Amino acid sequence: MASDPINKAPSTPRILTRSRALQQRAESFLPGGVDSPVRAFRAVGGDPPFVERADGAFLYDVDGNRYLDFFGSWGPMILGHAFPPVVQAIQSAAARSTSFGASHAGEADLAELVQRCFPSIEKLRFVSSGTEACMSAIRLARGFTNRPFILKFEGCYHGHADALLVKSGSGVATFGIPGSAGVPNETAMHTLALPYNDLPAVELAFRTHPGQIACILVEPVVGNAGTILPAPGYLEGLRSLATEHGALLILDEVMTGFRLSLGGAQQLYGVRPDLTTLGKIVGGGLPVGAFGGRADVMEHLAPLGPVYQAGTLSGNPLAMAAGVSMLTHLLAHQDVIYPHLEATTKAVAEGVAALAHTAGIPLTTNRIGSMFTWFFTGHAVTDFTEAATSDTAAFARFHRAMLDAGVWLPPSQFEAAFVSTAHGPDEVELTLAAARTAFANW
Ligand code: KE4
Repeated sequence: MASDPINKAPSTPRILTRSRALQQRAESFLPGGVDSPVRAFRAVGGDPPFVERADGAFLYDVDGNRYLDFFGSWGPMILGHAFPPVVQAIQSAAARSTSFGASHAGEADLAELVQRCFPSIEKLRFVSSGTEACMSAIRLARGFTNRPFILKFEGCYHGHADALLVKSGSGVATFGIPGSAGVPNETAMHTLALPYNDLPAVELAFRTHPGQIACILVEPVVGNAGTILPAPGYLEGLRSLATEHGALLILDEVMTGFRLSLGGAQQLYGVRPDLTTLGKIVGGGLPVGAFGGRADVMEHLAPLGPVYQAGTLSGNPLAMAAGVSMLTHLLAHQDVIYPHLEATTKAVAEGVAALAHTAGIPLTTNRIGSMFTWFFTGHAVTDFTEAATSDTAAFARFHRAMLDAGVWLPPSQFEAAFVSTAHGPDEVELTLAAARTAFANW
């Protein structure tokens, strides 16, 4: 791998002729040429390569360029791309039809595996995205508690449901204000967006809205502001405040689930939520989300209870088969997988940080397990305000230099990078070589 000329060459702009043509074609059909905004590279500039295929730790674009993948489809590809057992599971499921719209054994097969990983999930329901999981979980929390307000945190992202596209109002514990066009004030006002890692702000919110807050929804480890870790005692504090005030604690483990450990952040930090949302890895790369937790809460869902929730492709047989294959492998090989992810990610994250330090470039590295972020700032990053001190132009320059050297980082300073089991010593060396060149030309 290291002898591969493509990786020896100094960082020079890659040929993106076909990608550029495909981008123009895509823009004639899709706003920005994309089906999800971050893929348009607006935060880092330049043309996004169009991927033709991916295998293991690498992406291959339509112009024949190869890239070491550090976003892994935004999390699902923890076993690397085109992992054979997952591919075979999907292929054999597809031969039995791609969708039934009726119950099949695969749903309980995957549910059973999820429950083995997440003991707090006594009952769950599958949906088709993390957005659907979080949207459904907050509706359930409001229906179960009969309370209107929800608490979320700045820098945390829980998908694009209206009530969750909210930014903090003027005062910390006042009403939320829309974080996107198209979200009415009436929808946003019952969502309070508070600073992350700030327990007094949560206490104030409960004092300001006594008996009115249905749930606390939080990324237990933030990935959507870049990677930000909970301060010691923070998650435990949220747990006790939720219990004290009769609100539900919902851990959004769409990103951290099966990533940080088989049981996600709640296993690592020993905090038991009332509900958990899942996505990404649980579907092995196919569209799956899930929400689940306390049986007494989940049984408020239709058809048993008054909270409505539904989905044409929920529990899709191909997606269930992919998830079963993914989780079966993770469970069987967890003793090797998670130490490998830890060691490889540590080598990459700390290796590049050391090179930046030698080059005199301010860089703060936040990492836990196989998710990490290099923030181009000299500050510690413990909340979104501090993350926002990052030099996003410097990040964009680094992103472009690494892409030209065949290393594809997530195209935003405010995203987490991911490592897969397909990343090993050669991939670490490739990354360090690319960073060495990037910083030499800084
Ligand atoms: P989806 O609807 O995109 O499947 O999941 C929404 C979601 C919910 N909760 C967390 C913690 C998440 O990270 C996400 C989605 N993550 C982003 C990446 N930061 C998806 C990438 C994109 O929007 O294209």
